[in-house]
Amino acid sequence: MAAVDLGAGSGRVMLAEIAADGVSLTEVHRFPNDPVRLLDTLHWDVLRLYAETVRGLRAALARRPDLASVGIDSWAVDYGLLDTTGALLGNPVHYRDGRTEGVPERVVAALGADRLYTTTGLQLLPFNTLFQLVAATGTPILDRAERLLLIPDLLSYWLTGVAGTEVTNASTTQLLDVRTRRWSTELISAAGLPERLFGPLRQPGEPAGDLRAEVREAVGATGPLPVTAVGSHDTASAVVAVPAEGDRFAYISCGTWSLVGVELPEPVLSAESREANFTNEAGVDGTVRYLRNVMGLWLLQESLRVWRSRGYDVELPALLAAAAREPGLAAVVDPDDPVFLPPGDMPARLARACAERGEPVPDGPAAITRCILDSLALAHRSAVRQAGRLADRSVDVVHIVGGGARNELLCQLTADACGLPVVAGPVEATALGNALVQARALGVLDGGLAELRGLLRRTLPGSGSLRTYQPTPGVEIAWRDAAERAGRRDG
Ligand code: LFR
Repeated sequence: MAAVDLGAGSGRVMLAEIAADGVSLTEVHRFPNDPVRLLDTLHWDVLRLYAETVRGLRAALARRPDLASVGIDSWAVDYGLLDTTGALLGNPVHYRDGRTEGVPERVVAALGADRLYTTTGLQLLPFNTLFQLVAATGTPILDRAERLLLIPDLLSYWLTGVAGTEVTNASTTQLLDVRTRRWSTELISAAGLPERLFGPLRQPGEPAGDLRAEVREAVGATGPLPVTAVGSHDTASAVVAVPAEGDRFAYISCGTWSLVGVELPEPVLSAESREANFTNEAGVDGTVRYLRNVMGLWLLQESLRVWRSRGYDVELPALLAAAAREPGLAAVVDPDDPVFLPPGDMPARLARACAERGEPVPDGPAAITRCILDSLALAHRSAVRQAGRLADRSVDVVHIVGGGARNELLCQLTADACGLPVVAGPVEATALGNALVQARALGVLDGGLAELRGLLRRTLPGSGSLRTYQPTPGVEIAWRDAAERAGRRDG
């Protein structure tokens, strides 16, 4: 299987070799995903993403000419619009673009926060597709658009010529009915959006078409090669590959964002859940990803970008080692403050946020990095506790998957903050979850998520990709005090 996994910072194509007794994953192509600001708008470079996907598939086929299937996942909410001939209209806009400013407030005022939540189950994030589309209302592009395709579906369309909409990612649009998992035509028309944009849905594991003849030639495939729908929302695929046993676990899919929550059979749609801004996103196999978006390592990635642009010589391993030597919990901020969402001068924003809260202002990259990681660990604690409480679910262990599982300091701080063991890994959970769903669709594996996770638990420890962090004894009070200082009511 080839797993194409597009993240907000980089994309990769992984070759996964899966059998009933083992899984192996090889990176065959990795490439930067650099957004482009054109005039006043921040865009994704989507043609480049397509070209790099083709290049990656070529590398995968060079190694395994018998490649059986391709699956694609990416970040959520963003989309391309097609006209009646299937041509792309305009260039997809980045979710960190400022065009939705003020829109959520208007939509909530018109439709009601409660109605939006009980219909879609989604947390209010300014970039939800609903708000992006409302912001685009009246533009020539939207007027001419026949079909909306989310990013992985758009790439899949270009590879196969077949347009479809995969349901886990569709659930992040805030236009899907959380109970029926179908488009909410009522909400679509109440928001003044054209119903024609929203096509038939497909489930993870369903076929998504075969590569077009010229694509087959470009990637060097000698025979038919199918694309299989996977959990095309990257977080849905990552949660598949959380190597947990039973259901008393929380997960943190930790990369640009920290997606913190639990897996449930049914959505939680209470007013308390809405006020806590918890989301009920569609997971693989009909599960609910009950979670909250925590701003994540974006704070550090963006700080690094700014420091480097100023000529500071900052390397991540040395910076994290220096941050580990800084005094803990000296200064904490709320990482979810919307001021941190857009690209820009993150160190300056963090300094301002500390000053405004009466916290000491961290000085220099090491202290700022420590402030970021302490603040993220506190936000992880709060989200894990709230998820457990709001969903009435006991949590014994926290799994950190994704790139953040490599960050030893963050994993240890999260264990300390939560007062729970943290199992870190796998780093490439998203690609693994993507590939596992393909393998099951091909009949190589069977069973539900428990069986897929069981396979990972048997395979991963030997590969050294899981590590457990125990909470440091005696630090509970310091974290409780910090949580109070940060204004978190979860104790
Ligand atoms: C993570 C992620 C989150 C989503 C954010 C924006 O990569 O997919 O789940 O909220 O990106 O799309």
